[in-house]
Amino acid sequence: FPLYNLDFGEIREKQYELLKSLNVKYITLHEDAFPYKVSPYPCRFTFKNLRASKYLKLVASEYPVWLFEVVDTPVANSSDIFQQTSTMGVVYEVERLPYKTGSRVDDPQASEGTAAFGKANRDDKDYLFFGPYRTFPTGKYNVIFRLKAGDSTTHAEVAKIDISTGRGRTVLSERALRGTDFSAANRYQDFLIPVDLNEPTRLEFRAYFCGNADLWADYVYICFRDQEDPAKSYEAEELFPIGLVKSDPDASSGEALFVGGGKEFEFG
Ligand SMILES: [Ca+2]
Repeated sequence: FPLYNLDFGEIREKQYELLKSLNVKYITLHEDAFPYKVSPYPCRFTFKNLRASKYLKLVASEYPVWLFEVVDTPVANSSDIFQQTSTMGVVYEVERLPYKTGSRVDDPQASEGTAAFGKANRDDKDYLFFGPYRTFPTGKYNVIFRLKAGDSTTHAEVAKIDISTGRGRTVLSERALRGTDFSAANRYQDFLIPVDLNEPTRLEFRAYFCGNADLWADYVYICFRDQEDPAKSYEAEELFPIGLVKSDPDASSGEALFVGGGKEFEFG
């Protein structure tokens, strides 16, 4: 899918040349035709990348549709850079992901009350969870793995966490955790590993159960590294659409979200 990167608004020379060879003159972005499966980030994220593209020119817009013209001659000497970020973080409850060892258990300390669990001296050494094979756009990210170990004194490895692509064949970032990396036994702790993506990349998060201590995994959380999380305030129009984005010079970023009266929203 050579044009798949357009879901994130990422057009590089390769995509531009392909658009030209296909005789594509215009690209439309339609916010109402932008379900979550298109991108983990809102339509606005894609719009900003398209608007910043040297290969496109915004020629018309009438909410919820934007029309971009594919330019004949891109601005010379400007590089393809994709610097959009989002305040949105994405959480994966890992007990819902596939696994190769351990079980899924109730755990009142865990988010949603459930966790993935590997029992020392019982369960095989293998992956406690893996997946979800979701594509993320170009950017610098932090990924937090929320884990709990039954032993915080052992120097043996209790878990290996990693971020990979290509069905696990290419590890992009990883960290081995010993019992002593946990500040206390039987208490959840966040372990952060960074990952830099130079192009849209299909990601997999994994935790390997080493068998040397009981191990629980609660969730994985991925967010752009430049975001303060939780942020002190959110620009509502950067979140998933619940209304209409309009220019508003009085708003903090020059745009504001307008929500019609009587409209009902569903989250989740
Ligand atoms: Ca959980």
